[in-house]
Amino acid sequence: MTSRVCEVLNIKYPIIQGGMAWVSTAKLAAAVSESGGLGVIASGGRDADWLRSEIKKARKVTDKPIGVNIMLLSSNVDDVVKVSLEEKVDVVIFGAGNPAKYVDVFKENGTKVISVVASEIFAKRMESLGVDMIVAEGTEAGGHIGSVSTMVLVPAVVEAVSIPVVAAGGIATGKQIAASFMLGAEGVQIGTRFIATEECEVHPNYKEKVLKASTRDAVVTGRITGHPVRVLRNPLARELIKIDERCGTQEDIDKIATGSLKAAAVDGDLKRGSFMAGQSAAFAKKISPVNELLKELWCETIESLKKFESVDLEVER
Ligand code: TUI
Repeated sequence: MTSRVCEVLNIKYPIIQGGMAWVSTAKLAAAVSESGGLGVIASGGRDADWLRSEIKKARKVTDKPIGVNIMLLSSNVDDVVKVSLEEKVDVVIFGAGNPAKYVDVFKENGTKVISVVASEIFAKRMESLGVDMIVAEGTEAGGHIGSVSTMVLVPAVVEAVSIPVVAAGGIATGKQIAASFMLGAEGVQIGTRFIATEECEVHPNYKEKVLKASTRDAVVTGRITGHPVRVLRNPLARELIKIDERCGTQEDIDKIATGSLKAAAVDGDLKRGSFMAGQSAAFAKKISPVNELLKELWCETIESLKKFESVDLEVER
């Protein structure tokens, strides 16, 4: 089975590994690319030198395409853009904002440009800027999120644009990948499930929390800021929810949340860490090697799609 996503990105499986700040390093990204998906290094929260060295690291492990996720809320976006251009990464994926001023320079550089959207209106704007594809990310996702569910957002975006659409948010199994195709997506972006892999370099406590999570454990915090963030329940999440409930301030949030993503990913700080994850954490049941995970996901996708071959699909007229 081929899709425009595989053709445009030059990959085997139409599966993009989500760029997760402090989680998606060269080791994870290179393993995903080497195994046939698109591996993505996340630049969020990192400086330009770190990014350059991670891109070089990934290039040593694999000659397959590598992507960089550029978080547009970051203060050092221009530096991250510069490094991504100089290192000629194959793909850039923009999230959390409008990448308008960067699209042309990457296209001229021969880099494929993907924009993450949380609405069909924004998707149309991105298409008119000339991006190569859209990631439609539903509210089930981890980290910074929009408000529309994947089930509704994906078909709305598919209807709105003619470039390929990649479904994201809450996806961690082959059945869900198959369902995404039914909604008109031509690929998927999976983040959280890749935390529970051998190649993911986060603290073991982070992986453990993902493995233990059930569907209601990935809760939304920071609603008052206008930039809500989905994280796994812990003492920090409870404090943040209380701030939302009493309509506190950004300052209240900053006091307890600054540096909390690093605290989770690097130190495994169970109390003060921000363990960003999507609702799909509930489907991560074991730590897998990346190549086995991708094979399993794709086998389950094909099995799910094949089920329909045995159904009598004639419509009575
Ligand atoms: O970017 C993400 N997810 C993230 S970024 C991140 S790092 C972070 N650290 C601390 C606090 C907050 C974030 C963790 N997770 N996903 C991509 C995404 N983009 N989701 C939603 C959007 C989005 C939303 C609105 C994209 C564009 C947009 O509209 C922009 C506009 O101008 O209307």
